Amino acid sequence: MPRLKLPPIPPSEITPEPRWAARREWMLRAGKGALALGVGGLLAGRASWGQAARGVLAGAPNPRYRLDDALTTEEDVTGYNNFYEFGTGKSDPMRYAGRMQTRPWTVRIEGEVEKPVTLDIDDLLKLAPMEERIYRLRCVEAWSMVIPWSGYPLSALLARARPTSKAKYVQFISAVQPERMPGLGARIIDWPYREGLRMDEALHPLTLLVFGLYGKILPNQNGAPMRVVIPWKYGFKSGKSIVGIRLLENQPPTSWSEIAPHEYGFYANVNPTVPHPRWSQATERRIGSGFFAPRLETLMYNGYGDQVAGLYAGMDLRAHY
Ligand SMILES: Nc1nc2c(c(=O)[nH]1)N[C@H]1C(S)=C(S)[C@@H](COP(=O)(O)O)O[C@H]1N2
Ligand SMILES: [Mo]
Repeated sequence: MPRLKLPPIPPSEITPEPRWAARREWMLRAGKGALALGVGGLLAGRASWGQAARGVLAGAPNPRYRLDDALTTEEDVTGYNNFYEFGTGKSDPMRYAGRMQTRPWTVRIEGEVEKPVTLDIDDLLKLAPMEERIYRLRCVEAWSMVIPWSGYPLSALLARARPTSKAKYVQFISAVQPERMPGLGARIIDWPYREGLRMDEALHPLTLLVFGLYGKILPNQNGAPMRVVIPWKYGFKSGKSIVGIRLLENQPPTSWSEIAPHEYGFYANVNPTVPHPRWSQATERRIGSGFFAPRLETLMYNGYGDQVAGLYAGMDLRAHY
């Protein structure tokens, strides 16, 4: 199951020693994870919790993005995933994503930009200062996690590509590696997995381009080597393993709204008052909280309303689900 293959990562991006203070704080917040502090620490650089060892990814904890919620354990964050390219089961990504080739890796930025560019992952890692942010991730399936991500705002990358005045939307294209992704055969999705945002959403400071989690480089099952995370939207908006970013004048098609347009809209803002046609979105199960733990009330915009509600002023959120 674990593939003990460290992606080649430039020495400049690897901190030789984990930042113990920051890690310790996470572990303490993680509740039961705190018990693993000693073991996890001693085993740093080797496989722990049944996961492949991963290089440390430097990033300064951003005090603006902290939560009182306990962190979801690293084991759950990397072992319970949706990544349909590897299958529809929650443990399929952990089992099979190790096959994905994440180096060399380039990301093409094109469309309504002054100068289309292809950037190498090693350059993308250095494009802006790496931050650590703790975000809630709320899946449309009504479960959630609390994850310490490493990345920087997507706006830093978009600025680099100099969008034209016609750029009103951003589309994200995920990787397709036919020999390495056993889920592609299922054809549930018209591959590649595609997602999108309105330009103001893409430029919002909360929208993060992510390269790591728990202070280490992203595991493949979480979208290595680069993904987006949009914390006020259902998890499916946060495309993994991105190879292309297109700036567009018109709203792009997106994978889930193509499959079931009445169930999954383009906006997909977390909204406890608008149920999915087949289930309520009012509450959620926090992964790892235990079988008898009460469900949590889902927060409007996943708790980020103060920061993002203005983006949707005057919009009918029932029509634009
Ligand atoms: N390429 C791709 N990206 C994807 C998905 C996918 O199947 N393929 N699943 C989405 C869904 S439904 C969720 S909830 C999140 C899960 O992210 P995580 O596994 O890192 O928690 O990834 C999203 N990004
Ligand atoms: Mo999801």
